[in-house]
Amino acid sequence: MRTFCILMIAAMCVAAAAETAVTPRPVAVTSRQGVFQMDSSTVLAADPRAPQASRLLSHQLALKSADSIKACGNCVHITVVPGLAVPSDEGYILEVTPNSVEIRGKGPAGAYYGAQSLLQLLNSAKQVPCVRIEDYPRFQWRGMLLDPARHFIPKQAVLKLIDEFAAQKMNVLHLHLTDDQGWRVEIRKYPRLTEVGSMRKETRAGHEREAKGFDGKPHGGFYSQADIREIVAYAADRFVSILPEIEMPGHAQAALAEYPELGNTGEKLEVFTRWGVNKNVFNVNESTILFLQNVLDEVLMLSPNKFIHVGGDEVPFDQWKASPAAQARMKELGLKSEAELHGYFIRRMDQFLTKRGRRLVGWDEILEGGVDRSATVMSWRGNKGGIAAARLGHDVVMAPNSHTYFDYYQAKSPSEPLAIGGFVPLEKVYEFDPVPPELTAEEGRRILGTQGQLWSEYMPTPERVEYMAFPRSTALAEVAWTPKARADYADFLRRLRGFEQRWKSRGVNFRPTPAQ
Ligand code: TNX
Repeated sequence: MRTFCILMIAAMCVAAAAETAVTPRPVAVTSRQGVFQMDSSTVLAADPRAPQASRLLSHQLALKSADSIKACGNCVHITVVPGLAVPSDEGYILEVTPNSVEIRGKGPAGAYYGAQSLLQLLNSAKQVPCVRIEDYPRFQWRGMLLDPARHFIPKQAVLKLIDEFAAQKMNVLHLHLTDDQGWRVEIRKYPRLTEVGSMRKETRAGHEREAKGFDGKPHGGFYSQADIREIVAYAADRFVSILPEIEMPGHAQAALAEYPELGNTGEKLEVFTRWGVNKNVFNVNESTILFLQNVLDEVLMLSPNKFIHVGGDEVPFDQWKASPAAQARMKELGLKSEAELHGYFIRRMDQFLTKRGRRLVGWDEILEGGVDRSATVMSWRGNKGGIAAARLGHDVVMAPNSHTYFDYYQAKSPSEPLAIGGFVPLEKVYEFDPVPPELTAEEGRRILGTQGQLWSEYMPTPERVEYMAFPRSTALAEVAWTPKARADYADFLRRLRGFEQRWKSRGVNFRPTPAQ
């Protein structure tokens, strides 16, 4: 009787673990009695249409491949079932019985996410609790932004982050490849962009307002085209699309340092060593538009993503106001304000990308000069840009600094490492709803999803990037995946312990979440 009770309790514990183990929290979980015990004779029978799921499991679990792709005893079976009753290709059904594990994805991505969930269910004794999980994402855009422009992030560190974001079922990695402080992608037609533009002589120490001087250390680095292709392929194997961003017409100083003719003053500039909004912006001459389109052409060759980001944010108009060439251009085009000139510039890029079958993405400032509905808007200055854009019929990604800026402090403790400012603690991220209540149901459908930002002015190393990303990106991943009605912060915190184990074993520098 005693043994029976202990067994029952053990089985119940494993069953309870099933409900709590998977993050983001699945749409529906039915726990059952018993466990599947994985052992050295367990085989993997995988549909050739799901190579990514199969690779993930064979790497992580060192399973042997079955002779046949049919389900069998003591087997992990992966199939793609296009008619599966879930609403998206990213959806899956995972069924674990004492005899087998069955992963059915509606598409290859669904099979991959089913495999990720299975890895989370597996305990250290290689047991998986019996369970049926039906799961699919709330949003199609579940993104993170990395900023290798401010502090370069070596390729290996990017690949490690891709593994972590994919484990959270995130599917977009936005790479902010150019800014005032560095140009980080090789462009064959203009090699000086990286020869000169990828290196700054030193970096502002501390915050701008403290005027503490500079660190005196050169900082640089860039991705070759081969590096970008490798990152794109590595990410694609994990169902992560790389969203490349080439900033324009502002945040341009690293390019102006080699090509002053792209600017407004002819002044000889160096790669910027300070932070903040910079008045040195591209001009709107036809030759400059052409130059930047040539840059984009090379980026299109590197990235198959239909979305391409051109920035568009934080463009001070001082230089355009003072420039006879910019004023003449406005007159020639019949434009009444510099904001309209900004709109003209972005529309030219939008038309260029649209012609090539791609879609422009820009920060919410692009709405101010008028832009066609084909442009997708990333709302960063709170929700208002996103609300306006959705009402105008644009697709929208919600990335408000109030909830998704992971460069802001995550705790008020004086022992937190120096950050840019602000305060975005874990719970605030978790409470975020990407669909603002102001929108009608119809307008709300314009919200593609959400994205977390790791602006790296104050993240000098990949370890610091990890510290700022984890666990807040995990909370955002749940916001982006889990139905709103299934959100439960206390339960999320409990499940987070599983991710903390994962991060420990993989050497990820996360911020431990204190017991509540
Ligand atoms: C604003 S967000 C910026 C970035 C900075 C960030 C720092 C956006 C479109 N522009 O250039 O890195 O604030 O929080």
